[in-house]
Amino acid sequence: MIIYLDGKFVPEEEAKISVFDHGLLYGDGVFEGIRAYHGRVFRLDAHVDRLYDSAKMINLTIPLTKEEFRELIVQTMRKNNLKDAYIRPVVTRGKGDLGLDPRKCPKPTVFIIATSWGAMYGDLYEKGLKAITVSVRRNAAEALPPNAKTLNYLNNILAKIESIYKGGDEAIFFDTNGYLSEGSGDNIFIVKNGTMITPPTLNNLRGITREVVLECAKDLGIEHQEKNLGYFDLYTADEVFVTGTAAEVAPIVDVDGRSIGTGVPGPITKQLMAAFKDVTKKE
Ligand code: PXG
Repeated sequence: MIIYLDGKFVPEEEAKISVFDHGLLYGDGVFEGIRAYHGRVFRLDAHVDRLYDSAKMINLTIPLTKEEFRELIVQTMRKNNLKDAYIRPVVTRGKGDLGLDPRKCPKPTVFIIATSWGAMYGDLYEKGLKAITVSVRRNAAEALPPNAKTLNYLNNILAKIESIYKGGDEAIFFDTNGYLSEGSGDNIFIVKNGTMITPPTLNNLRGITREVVLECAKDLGIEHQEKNLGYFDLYTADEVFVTGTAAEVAPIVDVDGRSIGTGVPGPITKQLMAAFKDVTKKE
């Protein structure tokens, strides 16, 4: 595997960063998760834009233009001869000292990993996932905005640990106000009486797959809304699904032991799974 690291393409064994890197010491950095389908990087502009917005949020200047960054991502794909892949660009504050002060980190660390990748949930796309609503709350927008995709993913990992411990395939977050937020690594949608509803993005990541699904719903003439949702809405939904670069569109058929709808992936979910797949083929 060939990795891009700070201006060079190197074999994985040589792709090493300092133990003084603040990305490692403090989770001080940003990242993206991108897919490529059929030899084309999916929604590259949107991912690079979000990477730069996340960096802006933490006052980190990426030492490359967006155009250069996009080109490096494509080159990393080429160096590894990849057609269907998962790509992970990471920018950290860089090497500093043991203090927090980012002024001690003169040069950000930039690396890009690209690796082959298939379906994340295997046969669960047919059967549907079991989800657990977790007791840990999504980071408050006024503490660490969930809109920024930072290396500080412990909030998400705590949710994942809780859902694994409780026997779920995915964790569902609520925020500190009791509003539905998102999954540990995906956005959430419900369907009720034919209308698809997803929470507004103050308390979750502005998912690129979420955006694609909203476009698909529009094209298919599926009624859709963005509004705050609570536990009741989730448990009594006709359909629930999550969306993400890794998860794609994945049906949820059980939440905390409540069977969703008829307990199998619903018709609107299936329609959107197919529509999403189509978009990844065409773009
Ligand atoms: N919410 C969160 C918290 C995420 O991390 C999404 C939503 C979906 O966004 P996109 O733009 O991908 O549609 C993500 C996606 C994983 C994993 O292993 C997922 C993500 C990052 C790292 C790992 O599931 N991000």
